[in-house]
Amino acid sequence: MSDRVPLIAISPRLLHQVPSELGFRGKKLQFLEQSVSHWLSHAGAIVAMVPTIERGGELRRADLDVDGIAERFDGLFLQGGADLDPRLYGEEPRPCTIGVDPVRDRFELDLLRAFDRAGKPVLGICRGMQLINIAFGGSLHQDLLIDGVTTESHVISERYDEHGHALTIRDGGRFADWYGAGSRFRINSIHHQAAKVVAPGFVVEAQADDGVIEAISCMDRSRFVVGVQWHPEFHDGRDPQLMDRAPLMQSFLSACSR
Ligand SMILES: [Mn+2]
Repeated sequence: MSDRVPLIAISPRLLHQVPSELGFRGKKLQFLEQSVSHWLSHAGAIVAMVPTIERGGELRRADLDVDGIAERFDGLFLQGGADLDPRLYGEEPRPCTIGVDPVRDRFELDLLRAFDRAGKPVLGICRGMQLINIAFGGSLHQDLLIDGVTTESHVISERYDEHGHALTIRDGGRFADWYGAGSRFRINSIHHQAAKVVAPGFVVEAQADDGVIEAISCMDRSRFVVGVQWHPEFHDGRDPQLMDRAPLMQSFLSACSR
């Protein structure tokens, strides 16, 4: 059983309005960024993207059996992307919240809950971590700078994944087992929102020096629900200063193989 190659579902990013130079006139794209699938594949998983269903297509959302999907896969990987709708955590959207995509929000929340119901592991990256936090009752800062949480921006668009900062691994969580409690690493940083109230039943695994929460996991060790605010898929070894992503992925995949 432990030799089983895990089959991992990735939820897509959605492009509702495709730039005309790409063709696809009037069509919609569902896609994944290839570093994500390469990271999973290189670590030994088989990867498949699970498309969503939108109003106006041939299928209705009710036709999508998320529990059936969760049954067939061994784990769920949640990609990064647009801000989550603040109404999901009881706030009105402010102008600093950008690119909200209710179709993707609903689909990923359904998937996340189905995988968790089925006892299947979930790993969320960036927006994926934020989704996990609000799905289980937490909330987000709509903008770290505007909300005065920090004076150091956690995103510099021109530098994209070359922008980063240090973090510290907190005691008592899973990351302390994987990386060592109190250890410090450099990670990339491509986010302007972050967890505000951490979901009940979840623990802070890592924090930046300004206090921004950079990783969470559920306290119940019989479930694997873990989110990181950075993008380990871009820690591909080209910059040896960056945190080793392997222990995180190996822990996810071994939970998926059980
Ligand atoms: Mn950050």
